[in-house]
Amino acid sequence: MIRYFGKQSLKVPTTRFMLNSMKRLMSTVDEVILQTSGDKGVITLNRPKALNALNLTMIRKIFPSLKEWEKDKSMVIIKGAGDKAFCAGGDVRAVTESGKKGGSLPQEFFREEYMLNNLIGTYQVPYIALIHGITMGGGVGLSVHGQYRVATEKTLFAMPEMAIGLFPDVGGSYFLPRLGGKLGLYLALTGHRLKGLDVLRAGIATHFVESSSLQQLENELLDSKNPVQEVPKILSKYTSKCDNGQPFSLSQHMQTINKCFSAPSVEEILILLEKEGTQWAKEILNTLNKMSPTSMKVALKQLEEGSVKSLQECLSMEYRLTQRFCQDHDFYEGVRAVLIDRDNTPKWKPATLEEVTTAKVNSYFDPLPSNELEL
Ligand code: QUE
Repeated sequence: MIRYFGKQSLKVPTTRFMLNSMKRLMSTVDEVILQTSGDKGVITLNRPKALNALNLTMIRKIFPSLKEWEKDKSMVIIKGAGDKAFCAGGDVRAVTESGKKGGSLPQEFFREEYMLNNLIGTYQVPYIALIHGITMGGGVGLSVHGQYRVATEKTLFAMPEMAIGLFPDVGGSYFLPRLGGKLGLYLALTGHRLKGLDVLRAGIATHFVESSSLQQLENELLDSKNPVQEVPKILSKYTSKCDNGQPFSLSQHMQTINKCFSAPSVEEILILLEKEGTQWAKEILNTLNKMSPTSMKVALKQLEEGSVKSLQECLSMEYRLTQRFCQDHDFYEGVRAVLIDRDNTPKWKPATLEEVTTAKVNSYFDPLPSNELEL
């Protein structure tokens, strides 16, 4: 065939056509881009239209590459494609769709996501997450356990799971109780969003850079000869250039947060907030009153337990919780209300805190009959 049409007339256009088709195909298939630059690896989460939300396909590309790179690379950078998001969360819509039909995604997705979170938390070469833009839920799990997290003025951090009837997972039991005072529990229960420098002030980011300097920073990191020595120096240099000294926006509320969120039950937290009587406290109460009562009670116990556990123990505990949430009501209802129908009016069951018994909360933490997550 090729000979019949002649080499020049057909082969060249055919090749171009095929290359363009392949590129089009790749752009729909390559949800994660893996690149190497000398002895360094770069991971780009590449679902910009879905705010780079993490699905099982992506996890199954990232995990084995990170394992390989841990042996033969000197540094790994992870970032998000586009300007909007690092990663907006896990693909919980797919998880609930599978769970409703009795599919295996609830088991597989969370197991493999937490194994990836653990790999990042124990990574043996410098791991740098450029958390530019929306960084929530699953995106937090890809960054916060790593050695370096670089925020920009556009970073928007949150653990928003109370709103979808889930719990602050991806190692939330580990990192949230280790933030200052009761900040972690406050962020978990309210889903409060932190922006820009606040993400650094809270201790979620380790460094900060203006987004106009991100590419220059990345180039400098990729040019470093000895990342273990040079990466912290490079990151500190950019941070001191960009940090304008602006104080933490929650600092004026931290005393109240620490007082109210130290109460031993969710009900008592609400009573203390009511006693405050301020506009600020009223807004917090209004937010908390919309959240899943089951999610809030589980989160309180989860962070308490997590405060004295290792990251591995936390992720194993959280895996038990995922399986209980996937066997119950609120997670499906929350995803329906927020991500599918978008009416933002979930009908929680039980609907009140009083109806969520201690026995029920405790049962979520019970060992699984089989297939525990062992790390
Ligand atoms: C609470 C959440 C999530 C959320 C919104 C909430 C969450 C999550 C997503 C999300 C965002 C964009 C996507 C996507 C999922 O939104 O966990 O697939 O494209 O993953 O209010 O917990």
